[in-house]
Amino acid sequence: MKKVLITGINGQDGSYLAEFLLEKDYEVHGTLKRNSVSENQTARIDHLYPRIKNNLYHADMCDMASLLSIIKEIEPDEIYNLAAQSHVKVSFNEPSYTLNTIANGTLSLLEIIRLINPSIKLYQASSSEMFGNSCDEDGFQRETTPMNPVSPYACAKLCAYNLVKCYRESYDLFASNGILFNHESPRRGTTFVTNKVVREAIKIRKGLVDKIYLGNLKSTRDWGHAKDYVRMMWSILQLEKPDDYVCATGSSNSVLDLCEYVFSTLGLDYRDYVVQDSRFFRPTELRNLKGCPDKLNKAVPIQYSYTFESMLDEMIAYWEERINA
Ligand code: G4F
Repeated sequence: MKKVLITGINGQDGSYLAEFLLEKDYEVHGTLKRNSVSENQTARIDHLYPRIKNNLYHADMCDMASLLSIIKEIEPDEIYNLAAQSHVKVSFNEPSYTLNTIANGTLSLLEIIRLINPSIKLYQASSSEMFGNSCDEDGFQRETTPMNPVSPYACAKLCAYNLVKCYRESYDLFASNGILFNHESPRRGTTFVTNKVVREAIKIRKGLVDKIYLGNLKSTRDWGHAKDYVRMMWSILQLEKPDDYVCATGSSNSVLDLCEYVFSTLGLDYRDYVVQDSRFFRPTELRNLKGCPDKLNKAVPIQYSYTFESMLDEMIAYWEERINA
């Protein structure tokens, strides 16, 4: 039985990855960061509790000792580094913390692997944010597109990405970057735009609120489903050689498209409810993201089980049920 450690197991991606790896008969271990408000901390993994209850650890990516003692105890075959301060706008308010968790945290994992067991495979959750506003002539971002980050979050992710490449080349580690474009689900945090729009639109239809306040409506994103992306993460670590891969759908939609679809599915016209609010703009906006997944698709054919629309339908059904309850 293979053993795996997932940092940030209680996040959207951590919870789907844990489910996926349990189905594959892995022994799944995971780290959580302690929070003084403990309620709902494990909501995304509570259904897995009987199978992982002895394998959950408090750790902080800023605390190398916490990671070291867990990795020494578990002796994992694979580590998926998903823990992060993952909100782009928040990274402008908490830049040092963002840099520490993402860049220093990844460096800690690489050093621990190098020093105690270089055969441990590492998957690093890299981000399409690293591209910033650069893209190829055809409008796509791919592994070879120059990276020009425009937020502290993206700078931190780019640093971690380069550390992974550096340790792979310098110490022959099996360390790979998945460059993930936006991926959503009902488990997405509600401060990210997809789940925010879905939840607020349902509240509007029920008469619980009047308006939804949003930032940049013109930006476009390549939105996929998190369940499809955790399969890609695992596939990347099963390849013969470590490398870096874009994980994307290859098509993009604007925030306006998102609003239009969600509101019209609920029988509403978004123009009656959406208000632009400067609080939700970022100091620098990343305008357009559209990933080219050809490299990964060639290495291991990608299976998508959701479209943009069916993903949003699932999120709408989830929030309708929750808000009704
Ligand atoms: O949902 P978002 O906050 O996601 P963002 O900034 O693209 O970052 C997400 O995807 C990255 C991968 O590309 C990850 F690395 C990162 O960790 C995170 O998961 O915003 C999407 C777009 C942005 O252009 C934002 O400006 O929606 C725009 N937006 C407009 N109004 C808003 C809002 N975003 C948020 N969160 N809230 C708004 O009210």
